[in-house]
Amino acid sequence: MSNKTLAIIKPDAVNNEYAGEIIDKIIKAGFKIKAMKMTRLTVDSAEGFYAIHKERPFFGELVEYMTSGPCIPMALEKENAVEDYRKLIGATDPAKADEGTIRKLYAKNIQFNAVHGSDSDENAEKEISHFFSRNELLNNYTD
Ligand code: IDP
Ligand code: MG
Repeated sequence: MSNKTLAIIKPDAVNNEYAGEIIDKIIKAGFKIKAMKMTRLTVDSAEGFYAIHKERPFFGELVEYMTSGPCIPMALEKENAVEDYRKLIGATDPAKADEGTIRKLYAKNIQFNAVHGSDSDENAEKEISHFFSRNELLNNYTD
């Protein structure tokens, strides 16, 4: 089992000034932030990141949404990271998300849902390398 996942605070949450509260929840849930940046995705980058959803009817809207403003990708580390982070954010549709989850608190609807989380260890690795170079991930505190 891998211990890494890729989280993104999506443009709606950044624009609504929720980034600080979301990062606080992630840290308090026991995740270590191994890398983080604020960046605005290009159309090419967003299409590549979500290539798995290329055939879905919402693909165009998804790319438009994800390129609409800056987002904050983070490489997170914790035991059982993929599953635990998906639990912390809740269901894709905030109407179906458990109380207290990040999406329940900060998402507007199934599309504008505040955050991303990898769905498998294999995708976590691919998604982390979509945003971060090896060097950017070498930020361990060593004292
Ligand atoms: P996930 O983010 O919970 O893994 P996915 O099914 O992988 O959900 O979908 C990726 C993203 O696409 C969602 O987070 C959401 O922003 C958007 N999305 C998912 N389903 C719909 C939909 O039915 N309409 C519009 N956007 C959607
Ligand atoms: Mg997904």
